[in-house]
Amino acid sequence: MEAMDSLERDGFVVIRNAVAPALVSELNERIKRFKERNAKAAARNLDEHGRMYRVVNLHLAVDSITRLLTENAAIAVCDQFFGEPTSLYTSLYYEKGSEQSLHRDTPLFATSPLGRYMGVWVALDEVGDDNGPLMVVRGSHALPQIDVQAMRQQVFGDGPIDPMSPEGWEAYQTAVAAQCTAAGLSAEPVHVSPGDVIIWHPQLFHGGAAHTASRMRRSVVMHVTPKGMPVGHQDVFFEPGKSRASAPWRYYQRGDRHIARFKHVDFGHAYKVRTWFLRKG
Ligand SMILES: O=C(O)CCC(=O)C(=O)O
Repeated sequence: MEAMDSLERDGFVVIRNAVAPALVSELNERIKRFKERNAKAAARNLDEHGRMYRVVNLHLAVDSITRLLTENAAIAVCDQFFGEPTSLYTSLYYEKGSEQSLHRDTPLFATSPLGRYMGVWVALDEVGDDNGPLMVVRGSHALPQIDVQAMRQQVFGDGPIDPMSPEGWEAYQTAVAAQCTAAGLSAEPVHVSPGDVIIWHPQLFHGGAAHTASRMRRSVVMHVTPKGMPVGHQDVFFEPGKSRASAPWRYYQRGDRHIARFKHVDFGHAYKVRTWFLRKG
């Protein structure tokens, strides 16, 4: 399969038109309605152009977003990568570029065993250079392994590991950036059209470019794993023995796919609202 070859060679693959135009339009409409119906809850998350930023697990309130799992030609690539069916762990919804610095996701999505995670990025708008395209470092997934045990000692000593430690995150991403520079690898933007999907390997170094235009950049990133896969953060990344045997959350089903069940939608890591209190989109 050609897509699998690209993924293994480059660390990412773009599947054009993986999601039908009618579904893209429906999602944009339903999310717009969600914002209108939950104006108070969404207000603190909006920028001066009325755009939402980094909404975690919006699919728990706008159920049709889960159709990006059940009606998406790109998911077959994830199924093949995992060798078992793909499930949804969490999602991020953006209406403007994330502008995130280059990073690997693995300290945040530390599966056991490692590497049982993928990023699935779905474009809901045309994305070019001025509205925050995803940046990828081609080939960065295949760089030599970093000695995370030595890094654990340097950053945390023998003390406890904060799962979301800024120091641990920075130390690891700085080490990957240095490896990319030494190997002559650099970041490139990925231009996409509505319905295109970018899948990245768990070890791909990637981020978001600056968003200078006032138009939107609507996108959904799905963080996918096989069903039941435990996902830790830096506590597990730097100390794999700390992993749980299986995922503690439950799943619900859409079509033949499973979706992790959580109780909150998080707005930009600034505040959370229980799904119970949100009017569904
Ligand atoms: O959407 C983007 O601009 C970047 C997303 C990203 O880096 C991530 O979800 O890990």
